[in-house]
Amino acid sequence: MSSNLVIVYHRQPYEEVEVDGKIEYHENKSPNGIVPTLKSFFGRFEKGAWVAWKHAEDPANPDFERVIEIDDHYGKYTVSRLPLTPEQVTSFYHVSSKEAFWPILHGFKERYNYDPVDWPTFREVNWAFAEAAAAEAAEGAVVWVHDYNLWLVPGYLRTLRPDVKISFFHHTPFPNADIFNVLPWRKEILESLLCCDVVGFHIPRYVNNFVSAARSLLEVDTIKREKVKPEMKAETTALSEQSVVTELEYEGRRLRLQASPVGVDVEYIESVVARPETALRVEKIREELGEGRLILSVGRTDYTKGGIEQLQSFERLLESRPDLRGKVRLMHVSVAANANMTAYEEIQHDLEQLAGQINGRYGSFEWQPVALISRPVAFTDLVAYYRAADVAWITPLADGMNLVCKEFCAARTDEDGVLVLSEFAGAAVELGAIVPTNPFSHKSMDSAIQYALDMPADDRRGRMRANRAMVVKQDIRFWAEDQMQAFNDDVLPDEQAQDT
Ligand code: GDG
Repeated sequence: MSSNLVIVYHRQPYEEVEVDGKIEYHENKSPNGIVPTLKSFFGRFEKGAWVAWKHAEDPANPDFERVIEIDDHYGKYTVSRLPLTPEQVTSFYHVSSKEAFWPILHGFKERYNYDPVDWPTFREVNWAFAEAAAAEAAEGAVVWVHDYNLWLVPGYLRTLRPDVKISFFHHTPFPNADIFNVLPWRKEILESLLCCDVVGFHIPRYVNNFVSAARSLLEVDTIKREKVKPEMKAETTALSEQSVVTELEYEGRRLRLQASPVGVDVEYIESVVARPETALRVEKIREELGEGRLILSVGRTDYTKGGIEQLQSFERLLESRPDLRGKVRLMHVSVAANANMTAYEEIQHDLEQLAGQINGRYGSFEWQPVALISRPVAFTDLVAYYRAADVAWITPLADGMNLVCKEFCAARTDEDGVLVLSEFAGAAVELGAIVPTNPFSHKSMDSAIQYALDMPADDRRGRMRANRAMVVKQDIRFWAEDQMQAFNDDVLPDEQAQDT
């Protein structure tokens, strides 16, 4: 009970590597993504702890210690590892989180699979996370819980430790009541979230959706509503809101709601761009392309990312614009994060089938229109592709934020390159100079990519300058400051502060 900041996140904050028969804890290979960002918060608190899960039956490390001390360049912190059995992992992670919650959060009611969910196991695993966090937290500590697979942790933790400040951040979208209420456990989930001091989302739309779901089932009062900041109000996009609820009251407790878009590490990305080896790599990519142009698409293999719809649009482009045949390539990086899950295997299969069909129909010995990359690419290479691309084509059907589009803008210190972005990515409310597209419409998808490819240089540069300015301003440090402010702001009314 001695940590001032406890981060509760399902993944461990390092990679376990076996060296001479012993397990070592190495920095994550990829410097991007959310884990390094979260670890950087440890430097802002006296003592930090992390709670994650680990396979109980780990052949490489059968007698692992539950709580270990890590000392890396983020400082010293404790990691509590909760041993989950294979049955618990399948039930908690693959079934409840990925087959039931994930489709609902992204608005895919038809993909929702309710029957196999084992709710007692979900509760049991969330309880274990809450207990481990309670054991680590010092008096009055901040406990920062991440994402929907830990939805019940705040409620349990409030019972175990009424003194701590609980903040919860959602990395996904949050749907409105019509969709959220498909979940039979809706009331229990909302009651748990309402035990927080702060609930954070990327954008105002998700905050307001959360409020609509809470108000549909519980007697929740809106205490404060504010106008949306201009930085989060790109004109006429599908996810825009004019005002946002910032404070709620439920059963005598107040909680703050926060719309705080996660940014990217612009400084790091720019440093990769500035390396001579990156410049060489970019030159080589451009050389291989010759006069041709490169469209880049990057995302996990997931139905929410809209990969199939994008390849179909690319096929229609080659069909309708014979002038582009032999002159444009689509590099589609789609890496599976969740192996062995039927829904993802199907997408992978469909992507391969479609890419093969396009290459077969339009390709030649010299020119292959689609390069489908299913293996992870090193981040430094990804930055080189961001830099070499003419167009980044990012078209998720639903996406909490989407960091790829921000990484692309961060890499374009040359102020060139066009960003075609789905209106259904959270980032679209921040980036006002994108070429917006609606991935549910063939017409919109097809015209946006053509518009991007045909865009004159002046327009390209003007748009990139504007998008980059926003990405640079609202970078990862900006998000960190926003989070810190939310941890520090005292939103509790006097009586509540005295009760706790
Ligand atoms: C969730 C929400 C929200 C991708 N391929 C490779 C690779 N990546 C990296 C990208 C980027 C990250 O993965 C993907 O970030 P996204 O934001 O696009 O998507 P999710 O993984 O779905 O993340 C999302 C995010 O949480 C943060 O809150 O934005 O909406 O769904 O950083 O660069 N990295 C490397 N090789 C690859 O092949 N090294």
